Amino acid sequence: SLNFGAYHDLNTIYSWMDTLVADYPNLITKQHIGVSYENRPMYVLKFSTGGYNRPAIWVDTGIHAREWVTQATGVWTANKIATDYGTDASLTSLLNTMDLYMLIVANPDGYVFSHTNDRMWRKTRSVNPGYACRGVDPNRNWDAGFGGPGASSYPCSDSYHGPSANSEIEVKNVVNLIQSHGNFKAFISVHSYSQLLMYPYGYVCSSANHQAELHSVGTAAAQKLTSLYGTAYQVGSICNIIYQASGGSIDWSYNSGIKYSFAFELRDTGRYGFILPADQIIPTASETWLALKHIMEYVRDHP
Ligand code: 0X9
Ligand code: ZN
Repeated sequence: SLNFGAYHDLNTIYSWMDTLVADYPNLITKQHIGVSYENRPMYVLKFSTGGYNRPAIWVDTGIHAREWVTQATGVWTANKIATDYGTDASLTSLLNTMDLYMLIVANPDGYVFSHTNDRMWRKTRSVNPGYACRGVDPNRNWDAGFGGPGASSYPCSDSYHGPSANSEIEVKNVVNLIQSHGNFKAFISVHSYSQLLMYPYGYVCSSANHQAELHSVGTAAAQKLTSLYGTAYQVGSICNIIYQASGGSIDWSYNSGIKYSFAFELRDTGRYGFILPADQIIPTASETWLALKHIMEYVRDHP
C-alpha cells in the first residue's frame, strides 16, 4: 500500500483514495464536488456509518499548494480513521452520530504545478486577464471581509484576493457543498507552517462572539498535540497570532454559523518551512491527529 512517510503526486493520491474506498466500503465514499480551473476533479472523502445528513465535520488540507505536509497529513489521517473505526471507542462513537468530510487536495491545479514547475507555488492556476502572472490566493477568496486588509489587489501577489469572492471554482465548489449540506458543526482548515492553532477572526482584530470557548477548546487540543513529542503550539485568533488576513475560509465558515471553525499551521517554525523533510510527515500527522480528535470529540459532546 501507500508509503505514508513520503510525499506523493496528485495521481498517486487520487488512486490511493480509490483503494481506501474499496477497502472500507461501509465507512467511506468518494464524492466528486466539481472540477478545478484546469478541469481536474475535486474529491471529498465522506466517512459515515449511516443516517441522513447527520451533523458533520469538515477538514480540508492543501488549499495552499506548496504546504505539502498538509496533503500528506490528510492522507495519513484518512487512513488512520479508516483503520481505527471499530477499535478506537471514542472515534467509533463519534462516527456513530456524526459524518466527517475530508478534502485532501483542496487546490489540485496548484498541487500539480508545485510538483512539475515550481515547488513554492501557493495559489490557484487561474488566468488573470491582462497579466502574465497566474493564480489567486484561495485563502483570500472567501466571502468574509473580502478585499480588506491582509490581501492584495495585485494579480502577481501571492496573496492576491481575486476579482470577486468565490471567483475561484475550487473555493466555490466547497461553498456549494457546505451550503447545500447545511448541517456542518465544525470547519477545520489545515495549513503549514508555524505551529499555530487559530480561530476567527482574521479579517478584523476584534473578538469573535465565541472567543472564550474557541480559545479553551483550541488550548486543550494543542495540549493534546504537544503531549506526543513536545511540539510547541500557539493558540489564538488569526489576527492576534499570525496577521490580519481577509477572505479566509474559517472566517467565512464561522460567519455562516459553523461555530467550531479552526485553522492549523502544522510544522515546523521555519527551519525547513514548506519543504519539511518527509521523515517528519508521520510524526506531524500523528501529533495533529490528537488535536483533531479533541476538537471532534468536543463538537460531538456539544451539539
Ligand atoms: O496566510 C494564510 O492564508 C495562512 N498562512 S499560510 O502561511 N499557510 O499561508 C494563515 C491562514 C489563516 N486562516 C484564515 N485566514 N482562514
Ligand atoms: Zn497556507
